[in-house]
Amino acid sequence: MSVIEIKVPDIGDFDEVAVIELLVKTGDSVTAEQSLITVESDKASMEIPSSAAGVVKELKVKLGDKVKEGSVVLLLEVAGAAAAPTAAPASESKPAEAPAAPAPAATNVVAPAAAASAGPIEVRVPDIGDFKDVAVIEVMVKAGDTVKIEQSLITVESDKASMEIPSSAAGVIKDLKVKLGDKLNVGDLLAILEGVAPAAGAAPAAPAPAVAAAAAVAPVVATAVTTPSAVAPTAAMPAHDPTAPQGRVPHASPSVRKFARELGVPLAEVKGSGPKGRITQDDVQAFTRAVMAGATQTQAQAAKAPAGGGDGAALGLIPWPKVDFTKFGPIERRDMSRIKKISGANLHRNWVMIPHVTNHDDADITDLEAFRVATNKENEKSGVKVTMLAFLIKACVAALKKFPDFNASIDGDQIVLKQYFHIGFAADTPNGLMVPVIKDADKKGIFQISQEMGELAKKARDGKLSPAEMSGACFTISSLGGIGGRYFTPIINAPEVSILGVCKSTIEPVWNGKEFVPRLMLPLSLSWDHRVIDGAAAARFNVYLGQILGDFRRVLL
Ligand code: CAO
Repeated sequence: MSVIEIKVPDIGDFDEVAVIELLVKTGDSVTAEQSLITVESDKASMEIPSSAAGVVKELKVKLGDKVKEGSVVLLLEVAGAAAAPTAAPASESKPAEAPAAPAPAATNVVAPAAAASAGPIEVRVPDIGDFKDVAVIEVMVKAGDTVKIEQSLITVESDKASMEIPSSAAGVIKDLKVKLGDKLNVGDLLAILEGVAPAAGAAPAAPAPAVAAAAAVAPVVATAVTTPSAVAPTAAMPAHDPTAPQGRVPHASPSVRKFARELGVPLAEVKGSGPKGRITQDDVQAFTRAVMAGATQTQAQAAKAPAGGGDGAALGLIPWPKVDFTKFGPIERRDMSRIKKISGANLHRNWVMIPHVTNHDDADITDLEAFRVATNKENEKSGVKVTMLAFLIKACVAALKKFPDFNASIDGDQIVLKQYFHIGFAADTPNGLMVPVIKDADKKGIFQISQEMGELAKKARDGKLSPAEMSGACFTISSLGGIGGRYFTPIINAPEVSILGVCKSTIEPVWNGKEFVPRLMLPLSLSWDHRVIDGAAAARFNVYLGQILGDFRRVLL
């Protein structure tokens, strides 16, 4: 065993770059080429890989440190002779896929940069290392814009990196030669500028922009890019992904990362609305606005918010009882799962902030259940089992259409009425309660809803639901029908304003005017937000729902 120093390799002309992510910790085993830290300048970010395999003995950098070529990142314990040759030239290793050296200035710009007076200047893609056919994912300027030297014009992205391409000259954009989705290579023409005469006394600009621009992009950015299947934020669900898996590398350009860092925004929790879930500056701003308005909270805030009740001081309540349970018998302590902590804090807020009322009712599903059973028999071979919950989703869509106040959210002094019908359903999982969402349930048939529900419920149980699959719900159904019970009081899933709980259906004697007849009755529990809905509307909603479940043909009326 020997211990070697892993150093920052040649990162081009960057003098000092900030450490923005530590990807390993003491004791971790790393493989050669595994990324250790992420560093970032204002124009590029890159991961610094390990030049050898081994075990991290000591990290020599921390978040926020400034590093440059040769700075020691960590001490690595490597296995005997085998690792030594790889480890030795640590300081010479390059970031993954990095170019061998800073790009020569000459490769950046063909025409002389902003010189004395107007005249067309061609701005081309500088040397971007070994990357070929990188896609344009953001265009930050348009024809007619005045740009400064080094101002970012576009962002390009490969599967491993994203980088901004700056202008090599100051001027007015006469002709923009690229658009979103274009694939670029070194030397490709980006824009034609009309040069702006430099202010009197300014240094001659000719070679300078080329150098500056080349320096800005020379080290190939090697930030891992994930493509989370995020959805565009909606009014009801601000640009926030509170359940974002920790450690997820957010998909954003260096300038957006910097912007987020300045505001203290946890980028991993921001939902990207750009292509492939890319986080834009607008997303970061929307996130900040939502947090400031109290419409959402970060994971750190949620973690601080007591899932188990807190001390109640904020509500002016007496403190939560502190009991030494061991005085009364043996106990075991278990940490709350992350999902439980987050959902607990959300449920607590919803329970405290929303004036809940719950209306109970029963629906006669005798004929519907018979139809469901017969349908499943007929379609035994299809592999899709039609569930009662699928019919409930469809029936609720009909009721939401008839009573739009139930498909609403509160936003300040306004009520947002949604014209789409995304229905969440509570799924019981080993890690806690999850609410996957059936999108556009109004446009889907019972078979498709049943199939999607089965897939989403399985993903929920396996802990594989993506944030997108849990966002955007208008209304939620919580079914305990497969388990038992009669009625309960479900807690509204903010920012929704109502939720339907259903329990186990049972055969009951129902008076038909002449006699008692055995009917299969489904207990319904509808909780609603009294700020938006009143009791009469809730009673009508339940009655209508009962009528549809009693005779599904009514959906067509
Ligand atoms: N009445 C009587 N039986 C019912 C029923 C009802 N309302 N709803 C379902 N069933 C039956 C089903 O027909 C099925 O029977 P068979 O196996 O004989 O066909 C059985 O119960 C099991 O159903 P299921 O629960 O697996 O399926 P589902 O489609 O009803 O529900 C899901 C799927 C994901 C919602 C459910 O598995 C689940 O997780 N429920 C718990 C939700 C929950 O925790 N809510 C509380 C939230 S507040 O903490």
